[in-house]
Amino acid sequence: MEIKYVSTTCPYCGTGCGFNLVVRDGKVFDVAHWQRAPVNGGKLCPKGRYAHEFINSPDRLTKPLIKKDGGFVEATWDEAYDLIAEKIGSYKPDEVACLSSARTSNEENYLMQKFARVVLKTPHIDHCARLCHASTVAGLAAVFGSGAMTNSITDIAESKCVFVLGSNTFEQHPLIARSIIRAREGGGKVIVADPRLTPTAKQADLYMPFISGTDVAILNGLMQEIIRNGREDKEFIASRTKDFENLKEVVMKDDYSLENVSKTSGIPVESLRTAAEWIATADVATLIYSMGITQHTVGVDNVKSTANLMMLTGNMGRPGGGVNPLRGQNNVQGACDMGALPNVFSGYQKVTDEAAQKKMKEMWGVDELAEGRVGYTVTEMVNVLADESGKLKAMYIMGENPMLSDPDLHHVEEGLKNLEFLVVQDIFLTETGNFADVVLPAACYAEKDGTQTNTERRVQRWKKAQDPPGEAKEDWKIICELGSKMGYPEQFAFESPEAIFNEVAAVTPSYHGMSYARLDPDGLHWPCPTEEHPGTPILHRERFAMPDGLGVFSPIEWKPPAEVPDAEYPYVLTTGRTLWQWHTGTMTRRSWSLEKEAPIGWIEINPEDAKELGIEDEEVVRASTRRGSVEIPARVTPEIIKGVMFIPFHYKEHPANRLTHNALDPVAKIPEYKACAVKVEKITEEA
Ligand SMILES: Nc1nc2c(c(=O)[nH]1)N[C@H]1C(S)=C(S)[C@@H](COP(=O)(O)OP(=O)(O)OC[C@H]3O[C@@H](n4cnc5c(=O)[nH]c(N)nc54)[C@H](O)[C@@H]3O)O[C@H]1N2
Ligand SMILES: Nc1nc2c(c(=O)[nH]1)N[C@H]1C(S)=C(S)[C@@H](COP(=O)(O)OP(=O)(O)OC[C@H]3O[C@@H](n4cnc5c(=O)[nH]c(N)nc54)[C@H](O)[C@@H]3O)O[C@H]1N2
Ligand code: SF4
Ligand SMILES: [Mo]
Repeated sequence: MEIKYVSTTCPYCGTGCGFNLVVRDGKVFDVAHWQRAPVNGGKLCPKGRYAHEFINSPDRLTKPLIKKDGGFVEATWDEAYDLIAEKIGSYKPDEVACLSSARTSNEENYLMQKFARVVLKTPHIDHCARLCHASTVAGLAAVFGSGAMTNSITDIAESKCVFVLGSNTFEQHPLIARSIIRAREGGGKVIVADPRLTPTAKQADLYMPFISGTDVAILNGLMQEIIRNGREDKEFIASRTKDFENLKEVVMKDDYSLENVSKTSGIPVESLRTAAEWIATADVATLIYSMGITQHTVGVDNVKSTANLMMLTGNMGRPGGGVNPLRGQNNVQGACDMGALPNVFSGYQKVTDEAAQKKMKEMWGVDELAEGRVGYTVTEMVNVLADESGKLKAMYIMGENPMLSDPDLHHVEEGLKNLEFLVVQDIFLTETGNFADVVLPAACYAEKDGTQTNTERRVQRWKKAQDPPGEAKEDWKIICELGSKMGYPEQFAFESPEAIFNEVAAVTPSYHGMSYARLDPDGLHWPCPTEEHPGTPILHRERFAMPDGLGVFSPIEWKPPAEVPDAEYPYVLTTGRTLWQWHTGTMTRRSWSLEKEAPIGWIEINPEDAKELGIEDEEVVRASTRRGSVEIPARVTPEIIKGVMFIPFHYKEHPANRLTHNALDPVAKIPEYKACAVKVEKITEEA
C-alpha cells in the first residue's frame, strides 16, 4: 500500500488555502494539513478539511450522455463530439453562447473564451462573476483603474479598524476571518454592519444591524459625519484624488445627516457616530465587503461608495488599509483575468480596442474575432432566451448551474426550454444538466494540473492526485479535442496545462512574468510583468491605475431596491449562504461531514415578525414573491433585524431563487439577490 501526499489548492472559496490530498492506491481518501501553505499556514475551514469527500462519489459523471426520447443514454466521446460539432457548427456565431466556470482552472477558462471567440466566433461568453462581483470589477475600475482587492489577506491583520460591510467573512471566507481576529488582537477595532447577527457580526466591537439595500445612505452618512468633524484626510485628497467637491456636494445633503440615515437604515445615530469616528481616527482602516454590497441594482454605486469612504480617510495604498472585495469562487478572479467575460480578452484587454484585437488575432492565427463586439452577460443571455425566442439557439455551459443559482428560476427554465441545443459539462448531473442535449463528464480539481488565482490576486497551482473516474476528462482536454474537431487543431494543440499557461503568460500583461516553475511553492500576485518581477501584493501604493494616477470620487445618491415592501409583500427578502454548504450543493451535499451539519434550508424571521404572523420556530411556512413560492421551515431568531427575512440559496428542495428578482444593475448587469419584497404565510390544512 502506497500513501502519497499531493499539495494543491482548495476548490471552494477565493481565499485560496493550500492542503495535501492524501492518496492511497491511486485514490484520494483524505485531506491533510499542508503546514507551509502560503495563505493559510496549514489551517483549514470545514469545506477545505472535507474537500476530498465528494471526489469519489458514486454520482460522478463517468461517460458522455446524449438525450434520446427525453432520457439520457451513454455515448462515446466521438459520438458526443460529432453531435456537438454538427449542431453547434450549424448555427450563426451570434446564435451561440458559452458559460465558462469559476470552478475550473485559469488554463480552462482561457481555453473556453478562446473556443468561443476563435471556433464559434461568438462574442457571447461570460461566467458567474456576473452574479457575484461584476459590480466590483466595474465600480473599482472606474474609481481606481483596477477592479480587484487592493491589499493582501495577511495585510488585513495590520489594520487598526476593520469595517466589514455585507460580508459574512467568518462563514464564507473563514481563513480571511483569521486576519480580522489578528487585527483585533493587535488592538484594531472591528465594525460589522449586516442585517443579520452573523458569526462575523458576533466578533465585532460595534455591530450595526440595518435594513437590506440602504448601504449608500449609510456610507454617505458616515462620510458627512467625518467631514463635519474635519476628519477627512486633506493631504491624501489633495495629492491622490480628484472630484472631491462633487462628492461633498452630495454627501453633505440633509438626507445624509445621521438622523436621516438612521431613519432610512434602522441603525441608531450613536452607532453611526462611533463608526465614523473609529474609521476616521484609526491609524489605518480597511473596508471588507462582499455580496451584501455587490448584489443590488445599485451594486456599482455601492462599490463606488465604499471607495469614496476609504479615499476620504486616506486609507488607500497602505498596509492594513484598502478596499477589499472578497472574491467568492475559488477561481473567479482567474476566470475574469482570463477574459471569460463578454467585453475583454485576458488581462482586461478590451475587445473593442483595435490594438488588442490585432494582437489576439495574430497570437491565435485567425482573421476574425466577432469584430470587437461586446457579447451578452449571463443575465442578458437568460433574458434573451426567455423573452426574444429564437435569437440565441445553442449554449455550451461548463461548470455552472444556473437552474439553481440564477435569479427567478421560472424565467431561467423558460429560457433553457427555448434552446434548440444545450451542452453541459460538469462533474455531476445537475438541475441544469437535466435540460441538456449532451452532458460531458469532467475531471474535478483533484484530477488535474492547472492554476487558480485567489481573491488577493495570488496565482497558485493545482496538482493532480488521482485519475478521473470512468471516461471523465479534464475540461482543458475536452475543449482542445472539440476545438480541433471543429477545425482549429493548431489553436488547440496543447499537450498540457503548462503549455496553455505559457500562452496565457505570453498574451496577458499582468501574467507575463509567470511560469509554473516560478509559481511553486508560494504563487505570485499579479501584476507580475517580467520574469524578475516579485509580484504585487499591494496595489495603488504611489498612484492609482488611472492615466493621471488619481483616484476619482463619485457623487452617489441613495436609491431604494427595485422592489420594495408593500401591503401585499410586506417584508424584505435577502438571500445568501451558510458555512456548511456551497452554492447549488453539487459538491457539499455529497460530502457527508458537511451535509450532516446543515441538511435542510430555512427562512430566518425576527420573533416580532413571527409573532405578527403567528408562526412558530421550525414550522414549515410558505414564502412567496411576485415570481413564485417555496415551502420552507421557519427559523425564528432575534439574529435578524425586524422586517428582513433571509433564505440560504443552496437547497433544491426549497430554492431561494424561485423567489428572487431578476432586476439588474444597469452597468454591471448583476441581479438584486439581496433585496426583494416577500410575504410569508402559515400553511393551512385546507389550502
Ligand atoms: N460556505 C460557503 N462559503 C462561500 C460560498 C458558499 O456558497 N458557501 N460562496 C462563495 C462565493 S461565490 C461568494 S460570492 C462569497 C459570498 O460571501 P458573502 O458575501 O460573505 O456571503 P452572503 O451570505 O452572500 O452575504 C453576506 C452578507 O450580506 C448580508 N446582507 C444581506 N443584505 C444586505 C444588504 O443589503 N447590504 C449589506 N451590506 N449586507 C447585506 C447578509 O446578511 C450576509 O451576512 O462566499 C464564498 N464563500
Ligand atoms: N439567491 C442567490 N443566488 C445566488 C447568490 C446569492 O447570494 N443569492 N450568489 C450568486 C453567486 S455570488 C455565485 S458565485 C453563483 C454561483 O453559481 P454557480 O456557479 O452556478 O454555482 P455552483 O454550485 O458553484 O456551480 C458550479 C458547477 O460547477 C461544477 N464543477 C465543479 N468543479 C468542476 C470542474 O472542475 N469542471 C466542471 N466542468 N464543472 C465543475 C459543480 O458541480 C457545479 O455544478 O450563485 C449566485 N446565485
Ligand atoms: S477558507 Fe476557503 S479556501 Fe480556505 S479551506 Fe475554507 S473554503 Fe477552502
Ligand atoms: Mo460568488
